[in-house]
Amino acid sequence: MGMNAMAELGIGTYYDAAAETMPREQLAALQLERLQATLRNAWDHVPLHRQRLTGVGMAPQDLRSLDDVRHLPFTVKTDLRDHYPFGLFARPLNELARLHASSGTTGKPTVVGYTRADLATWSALMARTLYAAGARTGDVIHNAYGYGLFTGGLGMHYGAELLGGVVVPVSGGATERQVALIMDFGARVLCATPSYALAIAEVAQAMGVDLRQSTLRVGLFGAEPWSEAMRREIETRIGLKAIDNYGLSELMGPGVACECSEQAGMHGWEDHFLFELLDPDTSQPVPEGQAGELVVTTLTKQALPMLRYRTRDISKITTAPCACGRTHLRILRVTGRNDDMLIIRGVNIYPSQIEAILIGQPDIAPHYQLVVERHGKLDHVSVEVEAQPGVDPTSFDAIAQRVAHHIKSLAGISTDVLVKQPGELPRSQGKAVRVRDLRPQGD
Ligand code: DLL
Repeated sequence: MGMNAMAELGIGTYYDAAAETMPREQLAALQLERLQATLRNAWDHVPLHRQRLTGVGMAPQDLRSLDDVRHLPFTVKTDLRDHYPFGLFARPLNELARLHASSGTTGKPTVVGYTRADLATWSALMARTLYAAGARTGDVIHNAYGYGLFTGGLGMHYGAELLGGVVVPVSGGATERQVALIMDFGARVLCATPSYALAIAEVAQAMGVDLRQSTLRVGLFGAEPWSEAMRREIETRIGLKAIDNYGLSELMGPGVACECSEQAGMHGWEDHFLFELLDPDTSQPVPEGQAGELVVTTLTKQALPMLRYRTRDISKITTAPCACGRTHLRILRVTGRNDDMLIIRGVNIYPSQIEAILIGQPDIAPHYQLVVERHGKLDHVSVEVEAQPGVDPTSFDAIAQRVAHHIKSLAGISTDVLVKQPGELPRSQGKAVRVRDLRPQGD
């Protein structure tokens, strides 16, 4: 197919130099224009937003600069639950083209909706994301993100098609078959959660397949926190470039932010989202380079405009220029959700920080789970790890002591480490469960 024919089909609209390398002042002007339109959309069509804006004395015409975003009220996850299912939608149901939902462990699911135009925007952003990661037209793209109500599968899918990729919509599970398909179809790009990518690597090894000899070159891994150590682990085991990408269903799904080949933080697509980084307790902006909560406003969503959505995700951002030439800010890895932070005798720690300490330790495999219990008034953490195949069980105690010592010296917390037999810990097919919280409910 010639370039013209592809363009007519909408294929090949993946690297948008004008948008992705736009000078930051121009980007800010575009953001302001789109923020005003978003505010108007929310005001006109979503009673909750109008009510809250009225409450703080803000009408759409009062927003004159980007800094004025700080006068807008926040939106939180429970707003979506409290107005289940469609209460925050700015379009009637018959104008929508798709719904997605996240199951949620308690209460009602969170439901999100898209107009046809929203889906087109999403696909374009996903094609941009895949391209930035290193995927190209003609690549076989093995998509192991879950299909269904989860946004990962279909989000990647339509972006990959728009990019002109050959999509293998395999979803999660049946891992041996996944390995066979990767080899037989010659996949160049693997899309999965990092924990599932690791599970695929492990199954391949057990099957006697060396994925490092496969055609895989690029991995788009996200949807859960992971560490630099895990990145290196996956890169060596599979032999590809592991790219971090971030998103959440409330804002769209995957395609909100993605690393370029520099692997130096995820470009947040600022022509479609306005990013703020706030102190989670005071809600005041934190200076660049310091950790804070990502708070995001959508700039182009029709069906579900989001004003200052509190993601509860903790990260750092930088607006420093990137070697790739893209001007959009970078999100320097999401350590974890505020809710997942453990406080062990006064020390704050995220599971991904413990992960970084565990990986690379001799004799143990990169699978782990943290068990949190209450001992009297204090929280207590057990770290369950797995021995590498072939390690003598009589040395498990010594390994446990060594790892516990390591965690203590690097993270400053005392833990009990339990070394389990290879294969004993659960393997994920999507988002890994890293913490088993056995503390009494309601604390
Ligand atoms: O996980 C969307 C997605 C799919 C992103 C595929 C990337 C790839 P949700 O199910 O709504 O949406 O979960 C969103 O997952 O608030 C973060 O806590 C976490 N998360 C997502 N990406 C990353 C990442 C999808 N790269 C929630 N690093 C977010 C760390 C991530 N955490």
